[in-house]
Amino acid sequence: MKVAFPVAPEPDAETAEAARLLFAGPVDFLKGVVAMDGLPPADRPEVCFAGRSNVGKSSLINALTGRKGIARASNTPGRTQEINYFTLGDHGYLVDLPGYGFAKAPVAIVAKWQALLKNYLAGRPTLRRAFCLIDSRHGVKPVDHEIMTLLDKSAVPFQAVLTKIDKLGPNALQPVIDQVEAELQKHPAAFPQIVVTSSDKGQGIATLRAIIAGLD
Ligand SMILES: Nc1nc2c(ncn2[C@@H]2O[C@H](COP(=O)(O)OP(=O)(O)OP(=O)(O)O)[C@@H](O)[C@H]2O)c(=O)[nH]1
Ligand SMILES: [Mg+2]
Repeated sequence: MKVAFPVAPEPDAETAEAARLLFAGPVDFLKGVVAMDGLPPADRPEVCFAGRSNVGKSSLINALTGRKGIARASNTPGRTQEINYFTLGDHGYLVDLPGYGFAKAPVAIVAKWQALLKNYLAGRPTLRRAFCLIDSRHGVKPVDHEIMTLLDKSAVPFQAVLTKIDKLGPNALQPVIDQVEAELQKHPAAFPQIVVTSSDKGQGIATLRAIIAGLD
């Protein structure tokens, strides 16, 4: 049976406002984690942002929270080098992950981050949903497939988020949605909606806030 992956609809006004208030409230950097034993106690729900280096993970956290510099964003791929924890009021944690694929660092250090990332994704009991970010100009790459397969095996529900759609021409979005949908059909852990976003222009941000606010 084929599962459909429609674009996530915009929330109704009341849901959007509740989510806006949640993200406008206190959001604080808690800590940067470099090893599994540095993770904070698994005492509340969390969501994480995973994806290739430079896909826009940190920018998305900045856009969601309306705080430009809370998660560092840069032009240099491999900038986020730790698992960064942010508290979202009393709701739970937002987790910014190091990118996979490329990093401007010595091979041994990159291997260490990648191992940490995989251990985290496979072994965090309070991880409610992993958002798998995909650059809308590039579509799903083999390394995305690998991470999604790991999430399937670990039974971690994940949701695909297309990023940087402001960089696409008007006819370029549907083909990438089709490509992502074909990939998601291979993954039992994929949540059956795709979120389409631009951190620069704000598309999809209210939708993603409402999705996160609705998780408990
Ligand atoms: N036009 C446009 N640029 C974006 C958007 N989101 C991110 N960028 C740019 O993409 C680059 C990378 O963004 P980051 O948020 O640092 O990406 P990241 O996934 O956190 O990268 P790593 O930490 O290296 O894994 C930066 O130059 C951002 O300004 C977007 O929605 N639109
Ligand atoms: Mg980053």
